[in-house]
Amino acid sequence: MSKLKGSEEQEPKQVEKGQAEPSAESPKRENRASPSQVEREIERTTQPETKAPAENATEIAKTEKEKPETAAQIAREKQDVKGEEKEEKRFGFFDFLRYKTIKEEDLNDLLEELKLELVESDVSFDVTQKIADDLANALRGKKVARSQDIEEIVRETLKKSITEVMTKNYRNFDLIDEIKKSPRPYVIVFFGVNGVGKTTTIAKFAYFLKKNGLKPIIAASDTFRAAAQEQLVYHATKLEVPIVKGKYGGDPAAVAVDAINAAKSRGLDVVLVDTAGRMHVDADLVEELRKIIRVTKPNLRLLIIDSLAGSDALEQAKVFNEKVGYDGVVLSKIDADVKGGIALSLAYELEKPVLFLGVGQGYEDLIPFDPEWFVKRLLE
Ligand SMILES: Nc1nc2c(ncn2[C@@H]2O[C@H](COP(=O)(O)OP(=O)(O)OP(=O)(O)O)[C@@H](O)[C@H]2O)c(=O)[nH]1
Ligand SMILES: [Mg+2]
Repeated sequence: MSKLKGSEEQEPKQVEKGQAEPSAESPKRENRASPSQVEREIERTTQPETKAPAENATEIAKTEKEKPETAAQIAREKQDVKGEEKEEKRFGFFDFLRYKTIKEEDLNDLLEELKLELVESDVSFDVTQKIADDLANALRGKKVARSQDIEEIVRETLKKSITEVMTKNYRNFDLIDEIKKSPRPYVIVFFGVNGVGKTTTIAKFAYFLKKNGLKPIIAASDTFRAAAQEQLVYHATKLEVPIVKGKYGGDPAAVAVDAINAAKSRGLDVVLVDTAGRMHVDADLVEELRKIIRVTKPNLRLLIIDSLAGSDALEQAKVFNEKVGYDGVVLSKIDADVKGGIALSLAYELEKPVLFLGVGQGYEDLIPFDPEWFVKRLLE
């Protein structure tokens, strides 16, 4: 069977090369092979022949002109044999599948294509390299009986590899349990660059905590942006959660301390501290954030990263880690990022875990980070 298949793969190409004009069969074959592959096959095919390749090709062309029916018939017969193991047309990655042993050059094509896709999806260089290496190791020199087998190997290897990436710094974090085990109030400070979703995430946390029977209070420590206080008051009112406001331009650390004191005196469980958006490179604002952290001594420092930030996200995370320090990441706007590649880079390259995902603009759109959920989403 395998012998039959081997020869049936080769001969149509020989005819194709020699054809003066395209025939009805040629489009099918074009789907299945790149020019370089055709050439390689022709080389192999012509080896047993005694004539030189050029001569050989001319002769085929001649023969075809003379006996068009015979050539077409031969091609049809070959197609019939092929029909026994008819394979669906697959996308580019799998074009080389008619080989029984995966060859180095085919593997290289596949890996280059995969790398390009990953890089275009904001996956960092290191992660891209790891995934490509895993795939190369799984496929190199492998013998396969059917194309489906390779597809399965590729899929399984990618799944395993991406899962490893996602779980490298994973921490199974049960916030409600953590809070219940800790002295009250439990303080969480949220920070990140402008517009990443800090204030929205705080509203989501307030909703989540209330739903779990805990009593939160919000510290509107973004005294930098004029509308920030109103934005939080709006959410606090809707969610029926107390809020401590500050004056525009006032000391954000003082607002946070007021909220902690209010929580203590009112027996509240959690203080959620909003902060002004700041560029990680803005020394003054970074210093202000360090002060908030110094005086509030938070139980949890959460860096909010916008999943649409692309490769800049990794840079932000690294600088915030260096200059401020944090315990985990909330990756927001995952619903808006079709590729999700940045999650791979963050999960693998940061020493800190991704703890939560923002998956929409509603209060309920906050979910704990689950590597399996993410891998499934990526491979769907
Ligand atoms: N689709 C989607 N939008 C989100 C998500 N989180 C936040 N947003 C939106 O992102 C925009 C900015 O959100 P904010 O919460 O104001 O961001 P911020 O970090 O507090 O902004 P600054 O205080 O100005 O630095 C708003 O329109 C939010 O509705 C999310 O998970 N998914
Ligand atoms: Mg804000």
